[in-house]
Amino acid sequence: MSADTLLWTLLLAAVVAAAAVTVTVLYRRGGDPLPSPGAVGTALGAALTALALGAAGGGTALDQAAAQDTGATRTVEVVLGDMAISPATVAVDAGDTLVLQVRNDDDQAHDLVLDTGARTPRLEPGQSATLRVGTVTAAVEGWCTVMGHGAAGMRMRIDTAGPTADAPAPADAGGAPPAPLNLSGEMSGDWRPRDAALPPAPGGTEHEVEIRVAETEMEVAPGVRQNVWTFNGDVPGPVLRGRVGDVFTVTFVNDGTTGHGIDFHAGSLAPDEPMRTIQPGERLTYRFRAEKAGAWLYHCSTAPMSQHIGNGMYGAVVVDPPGLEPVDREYLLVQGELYLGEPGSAEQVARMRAGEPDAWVFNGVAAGYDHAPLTAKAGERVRIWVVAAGPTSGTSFHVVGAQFDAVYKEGAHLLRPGDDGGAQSLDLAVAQGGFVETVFPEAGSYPFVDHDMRHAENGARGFFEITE
Ligand SMILES: [Cu+2]
Repeated sequence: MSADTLLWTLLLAAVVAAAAVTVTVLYRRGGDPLPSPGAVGTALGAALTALALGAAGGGTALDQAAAQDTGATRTVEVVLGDMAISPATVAVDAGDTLVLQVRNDDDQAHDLVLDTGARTPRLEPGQSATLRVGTVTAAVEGWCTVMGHGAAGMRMRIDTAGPTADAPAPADAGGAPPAPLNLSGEMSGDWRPRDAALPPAPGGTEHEVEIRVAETEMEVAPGVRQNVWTFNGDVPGPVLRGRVGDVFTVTFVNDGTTGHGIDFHAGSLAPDEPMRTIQPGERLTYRFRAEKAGAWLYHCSTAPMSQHIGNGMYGAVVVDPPGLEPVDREYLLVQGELYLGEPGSAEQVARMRAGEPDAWVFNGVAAGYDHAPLTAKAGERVRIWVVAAGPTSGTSFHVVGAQFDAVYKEGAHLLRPGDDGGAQSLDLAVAQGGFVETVFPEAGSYPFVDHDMRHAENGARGFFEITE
């Protein structure tokens, strides 16, 4: 081989390498499964090896590759379920060939993707797949790519240096935490407050409702828009109201992009079928009789529920206690939490697990009723229903300047008008509900808050504007 030929061969190799790198970069920009850097490297290596062989007639690179392969093949069973991948660490000797037998033991779909680019298809409950990892020469990370599952703990590691305690963070991290919210700012011009007025129960004893999952965007704090997961496009979802003995027939449709379910605390039934997770495009019918009065929570039933509730999938069912007296005005406030960032991202999920919301909200918006106060007239009796949706925090609902003369909590009248005592706060743990009543004594602006001041100062607040 002449010096000229060798030069052209090396030049050609450089062009091939540049093309491969370009393809890799474009592929990564697409945002989808990364091709394996190892695979690209191997292909490149093979090309260069072939060129080198052609050029020099030697076998050094091939000999080296052969030396790395121990010739041993290991097969390991891997189970997906309960928001975990078991085992979380698979240890092999460097150079071993690894095959994973992956089985989904859960009641919802999962997959397993490795940072080498190897992946299983999406596995429905009970399905299995064989994942050929190939020859392992360095640590490999794996995770489930279903929305939020990697962040919730579905990750694993293939190690060549023995088992390790901690699997690495998955590759779907959502970046740096967002800046703190400015709650004293203005809501944008096209913002419309959620009407907190609670209409009376409709007539009849049978109620038919359609609830569709909608993944959408809404203004969740002054000037702050956030992707949310909703029932019927709003946070909280639609309010259902009826009387003891009424039957609710809910058609639940998943128009989202990941699995969702629904769980009505207002009904008592075996959860197996009606509360099951359904996939995008599927629907189910959920029928329950409201046997007990109360202010009930409903929420998405799909794991991890912290993510589904924390991203907006909750609402209230009001079942009137028998003999409930009419009042001048009724309002419903569902308290929840706001976690900014991309739903299901590692960064968002980390704050959910730590119980550190960016804000607390009434009816989906932090400090929303600062900008659209609830109204009443002095001397009117006002009933305020409250449900604590969490997923982490309860509430201590208080109206500054007002005293409650009626308190109804978790199905029990704790205080009725005419009793000697009064109440200052309605305390609700996560997933509890009730109502309070007050008569505002005179015109003025009465703030309402969750009296846990961390919550009030970070959004769980609003105003009653009382006129003569
Ligand atoms: Cu959900």
